[in-house]
Amino acid sequence: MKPILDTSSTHTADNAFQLRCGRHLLDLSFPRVMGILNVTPDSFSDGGQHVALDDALRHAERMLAEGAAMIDVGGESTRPGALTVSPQQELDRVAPVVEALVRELDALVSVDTSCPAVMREVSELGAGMINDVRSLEREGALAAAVSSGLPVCLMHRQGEPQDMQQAPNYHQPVEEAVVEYLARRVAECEASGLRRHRLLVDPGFGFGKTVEHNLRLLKYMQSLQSLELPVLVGMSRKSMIGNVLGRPVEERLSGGLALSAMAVERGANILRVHDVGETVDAVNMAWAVLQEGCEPLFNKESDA
Ligand code: 8Y4
Repeated sequence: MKPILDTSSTHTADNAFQLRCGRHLLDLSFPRVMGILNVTPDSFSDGGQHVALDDALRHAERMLAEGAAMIDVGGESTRPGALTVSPQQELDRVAPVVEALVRELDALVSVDTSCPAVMREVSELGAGMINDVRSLEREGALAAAVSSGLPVCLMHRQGEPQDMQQAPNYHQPVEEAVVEYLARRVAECEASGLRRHRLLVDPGFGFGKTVEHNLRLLKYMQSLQSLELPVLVGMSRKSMIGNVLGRPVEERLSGGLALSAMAVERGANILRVHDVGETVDAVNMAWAVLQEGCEPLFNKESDA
């Protein structure tokens, strides 16, 4: 009988892989968790600017204590139908948070942005990674990313956040479209001077995809291993869970943990999630099975 998954090659080749993220070195020899920190105004109930900053800091501190390797800060809501914000608005939201996370917590900060001005500014403030759901396709973004010196996560997406969920359609198996797009984008980035060792790839769950597309994409996620780059995935609380289980957004944790374990088995290196502590346990458990042991994870210190 054919094995369901052939894990023999994928989980041994890139052991001891390290990613330079500004002053941090991120150890990707085992699966890592990225904690989501939203700084869009709707994420905090009320109060002035410094109250929101304090809340953000405490939330980040908790995620780091729960085992997050990094914090993803986003000032532009990329949810379907969200309003667009100006670069200045985005900078005003994100910059104070990045600055505080770096200064107060010495955190490895990833910034979820498509905006060249934001990329330039946050790299000066000590951010360690750029997470662009538009894969540096905005005018000037590729050049800004190159000069930042930071690693960049390139993500597959069909359409723009405003209309991407209207009638997602693919002319080939979705995982083939995703790998094809990412391979092309990696080549374009390399041609513009963004070196390969600074790139990560992400299949972009929920970005211009039906539930069936998302489920198939996870099932065949090992096809992304052909790109030979670290893989980041974001499925936390997304509608692929809501649609399958019939759960509202606040009841999607168990579904998300199941997906995280499956993603680890299929080679995911970084999991972008809201529920850090629970996900760290789930992925460490999945990883122990793949490794047939737990030595490297027990007492694992966070990165210097
Ligand atoms: C509930 C909560 C329902 C959040 C939906 C959502 C990804 C990402 C987003 C991803 C990478 C989101 C910024 C969408 N998703 N970045 N960002 N990969 N790299 N929706 O999958 O979380 S925002």
